[in-house]
Amino acid sequence: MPEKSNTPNPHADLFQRHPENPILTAEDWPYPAHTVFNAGVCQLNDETILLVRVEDRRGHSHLTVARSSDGVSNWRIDPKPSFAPEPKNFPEELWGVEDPRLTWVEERNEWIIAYTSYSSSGPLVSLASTTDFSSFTRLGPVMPPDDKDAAVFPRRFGGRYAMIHRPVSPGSFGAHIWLSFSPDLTHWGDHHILLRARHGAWCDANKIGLSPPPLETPEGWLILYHGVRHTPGGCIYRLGLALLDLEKPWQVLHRSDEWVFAPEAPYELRGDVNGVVFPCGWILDATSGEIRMYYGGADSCMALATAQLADVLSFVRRGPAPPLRDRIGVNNCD
Ligand code: BMA
Repeated sequence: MPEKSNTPNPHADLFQRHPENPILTAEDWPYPAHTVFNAGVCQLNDETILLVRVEDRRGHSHLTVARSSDGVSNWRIDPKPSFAPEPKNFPEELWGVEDPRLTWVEERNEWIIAYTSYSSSGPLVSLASTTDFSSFTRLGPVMPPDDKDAAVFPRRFGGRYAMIHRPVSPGSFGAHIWLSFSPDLTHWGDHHILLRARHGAWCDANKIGLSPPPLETPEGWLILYHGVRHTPGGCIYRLGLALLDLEKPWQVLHRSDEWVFAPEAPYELRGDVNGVVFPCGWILDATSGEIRMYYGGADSCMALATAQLADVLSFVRRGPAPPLRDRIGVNNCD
């Protein structure tokens, strides 16, 4: 008989759910809303800002700002949509705007928002900017459909901006995480695969996507990504970790083999889409080393989980370094 190990499961308590979860639901909204979820997040002065995806009763989404001084309670929510689709001027937003990821770009002195525009040809990546979350400037669509799960890095590499995103190719080639570069945030190229979806039984087989924007740490860019497991009972969204080289973010230093967070609480297991945890933002408190991860639960509510950066780094460090790949990764399979 194999002996039972007394070693605690190292990822079981990496992220702790907040006892007040869910922290925001449609019932908190100042105007009629069907669901609120998948918010982009940032810390602005003394406030936590959530740019929340709000789905209306047509099934179309817009974004609304919620502010709180403790990041947990007493949210002050804009009385009307803060960033509503504008299909007249931006036809790619015909069926709504979804899943924003926020990046403070110091050299531009503004936040860059990468979001999904739901066009009549499918979802695609659009960018916008803001300094105050009251007014927004659109940079327009930057990737053709189908593409989503995008975030811009906060600084340039070799003079170029970098963006992570997830195009989907037709056929059965899998949906992988890609990295692209731009001189001006508008024109993007030098596309290549950063992280591949695995195959077969893996929890991150076939379809993966970036969750929050990359987080700069002394050891590298911390990546939290979702793996979509297709089962006869529906999809399960679980989260895995990777670490990228600080100066060469196209080099993956480590990737966890096991998920670190998965739907378990009732508000993650039951909702519009059962079995989904979907973070679009996290905040690192540089003093305490605490990460606050904000995530959508079951496409229906907003929830919060926290972790210590040191523990997360020590976990991802245990993951193997993926083999070096050719640029497009066409010949490599896990
Ligand atoms: C993904 C995105 C998310 C959503 C998730 C689960 O494709 O569209 O907005 O939370 O599916 O439904």
